[in-house]
Amino acid sequence: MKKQPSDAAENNKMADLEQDRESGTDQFLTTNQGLRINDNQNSLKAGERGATLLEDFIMREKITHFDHERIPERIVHARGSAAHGVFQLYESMAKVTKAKFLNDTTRTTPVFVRFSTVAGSRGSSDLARDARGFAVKFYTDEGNYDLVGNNIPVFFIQDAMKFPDLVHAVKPEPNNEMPQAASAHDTFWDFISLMPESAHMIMWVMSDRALPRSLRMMEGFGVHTFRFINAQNKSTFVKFHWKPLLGVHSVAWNEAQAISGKDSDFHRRDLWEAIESGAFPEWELGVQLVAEEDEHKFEFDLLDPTKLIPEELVPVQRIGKMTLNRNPDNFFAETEQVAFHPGHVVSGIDFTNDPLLQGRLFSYTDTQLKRLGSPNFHEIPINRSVAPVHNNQRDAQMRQTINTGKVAYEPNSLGGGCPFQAKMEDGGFHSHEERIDATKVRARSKSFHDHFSQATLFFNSQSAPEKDHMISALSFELGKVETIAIRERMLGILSQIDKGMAAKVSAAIGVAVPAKPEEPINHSFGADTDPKSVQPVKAKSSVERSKALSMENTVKNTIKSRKIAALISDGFDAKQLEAMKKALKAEGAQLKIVATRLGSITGEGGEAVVADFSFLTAASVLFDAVYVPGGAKSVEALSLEADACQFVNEAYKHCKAICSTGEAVEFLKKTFAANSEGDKAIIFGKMPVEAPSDFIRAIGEHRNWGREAARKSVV
Ligand code: HDE
Repeated sequence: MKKQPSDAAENNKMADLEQDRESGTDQFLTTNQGLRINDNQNSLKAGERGATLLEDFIMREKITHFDHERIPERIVHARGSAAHGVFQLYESMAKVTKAKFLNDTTRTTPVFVRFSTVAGSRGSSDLARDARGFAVKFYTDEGNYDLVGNNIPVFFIQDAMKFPDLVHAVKPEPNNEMPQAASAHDTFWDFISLMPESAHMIMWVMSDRALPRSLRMMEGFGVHTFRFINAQNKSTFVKFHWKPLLGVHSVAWNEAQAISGKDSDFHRRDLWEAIESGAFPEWELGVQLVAEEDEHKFEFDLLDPTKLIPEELVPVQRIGKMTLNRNPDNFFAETEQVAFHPGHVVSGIDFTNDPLLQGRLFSYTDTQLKRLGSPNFHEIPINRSVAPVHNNQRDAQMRQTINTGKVAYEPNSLGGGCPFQAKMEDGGFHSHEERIDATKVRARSKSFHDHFSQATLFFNSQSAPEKDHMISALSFELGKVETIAIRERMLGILSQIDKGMAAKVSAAIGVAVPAKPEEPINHSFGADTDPKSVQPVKAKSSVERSKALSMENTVKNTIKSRKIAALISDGFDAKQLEAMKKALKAEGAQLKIVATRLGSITGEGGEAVVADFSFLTAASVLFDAVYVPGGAKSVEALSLEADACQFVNEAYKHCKAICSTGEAVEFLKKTFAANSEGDKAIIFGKMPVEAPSDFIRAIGEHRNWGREAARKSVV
């Protein structure tokens, strides 16, 4: 284990999880039965040139194991990256929950977190336009608690019954298996255009939230409303949030597409490298609490997973911090085999009747059985609870535990009654006693029929560049749809969210907004239901704009862990480069050298610097900002290098901070960065005093998105 948390109790817990580790160093090669292998190069043959013998149990064991190396990938969320960490509570939540890890601020709870895209296969690009999974396993002393959320606070559908349809629609089309990890195709938009309940989620996935700059710069959400239960068994509704301390930041769509080509592991690498370098990603856990008696005071239904609670109505209380501080040792054993389940709860946390959540409570065990192949998946090291497990479940494939004795039933007297049921005060889980007096129906509550008001709220809450990005995203996606009737139906949906947005998309895709946009609509009802009775309604949102929904208002005062490219060639000004490197390092950022070739590059005064990348192995889309130091010879060489000019032009296009010092101003003048008037993120600096601080401020802003509107008149 590399970086172990200091707390002693926690070390013990972690040690429990580590018990099956095997390093393979300083050891003899053996078979799986422990027999030392003498020749791992040749199979057993009847003579040097003879046939291979069936007797070769060593080769057969090796090849059989290899043949079975792949397990089915997750049907959704197949592409994932994960890390270990710890959760530390700020203040006791005992008033609302009896969950011990949320009561005791002296405890540190180990966690394992897996981030994922949803639609693509395991080998697909990290930068697909998609929602991201944000699944956290808390190894608490009372059992595992999984908070299996997304980076978007709402979902496409309201009822679990529709999930297979949604996933079939978004996955590559079944006749030709295209496109991979992309929603820009007919079947997805066909389904969406007939499911107006997806309108709110569509606004989120068409926004830049679906293109995170880093997994470390995403929010996380539990999506459903859950319940906290306190020691008096009183229930309080709760929505969970993860707030990244680095802020919420995204890349541009054109940039995402380029990153997919340059480094399809971009997010995975970013997470891995940040943790290896000690820049541990951090999130605060937030909760929105709603008293049981306030359940019906909102204009939306708390059980409807296509709705969020605006932070203006119920503020997010930050109750603790999660820090990811250790990379997995083995991708398969940990990231691939981890099994999350919204039903893995501890006493103090309970479910609501959200019909999407209810379906999930079934699906996750079922999927683990298929994927991991046995009901003993809880015995895989990454899935093991640190709380002791005692029950009468026995046997099944791949059982690890060797249960002793002859008692495997309850009640028993032969085993002294053990293991016995736990009283509530001893942490025994007691389902929330909710009064239900109902008719058994297949139906959607009328309180779920407002599909557009929060979609409008989200759109209205965005800054002008964010709105432009959404319009471009919709124009791209619907532009890829071949069936004109689907494009039209979608314009009908969009016009019910915002007429101006629909008009712009309509102009871009060359299809008119339908005259009766409300028809045909809602397909989320049974065959015997009168369609008129279930048409969408538009509630009046009590909040018109919500600050928390726009990334414009996020954290913008840190450049910690950001990557900046310095473009150089022989003859660069080493003093300027060094000063910039120092200034950026002091802020926690890294300056990487991108040069005309790899190897050692010589400065004006004979100083040697080793290039991290050449223009062949790097691209500006892999960096947050670009710096070009002076040095006449270096600047001249860069000016003649088309790749260097493209590097800066792309950074310009993607609204990044660009800085030159000394003679490098001449180089920048040959690029789009020459259009620097009024652009605070383009810095022609004098070194060493002014340039770094202006540059650092500009990088902290993440992007100067306003440049796009200005650029349209120039480029
Ligand atoms: Fe999932 N989901 N889901 N989901 N989900 C899975 O379980 C499912 C939903 C989410 O990193 C599967 O182990 C149904 C909402 C994450 O391992 C599967 C429904 C949210 C992950 C499954 C939903 C999620 C999954 C596939 C509708 C956000 C990845 C592999 C009723 C709150 C966890 C697996 C990881 C994975 C089913 C809807 C989040 C098939 C039936 C809403 C983050 O069981």
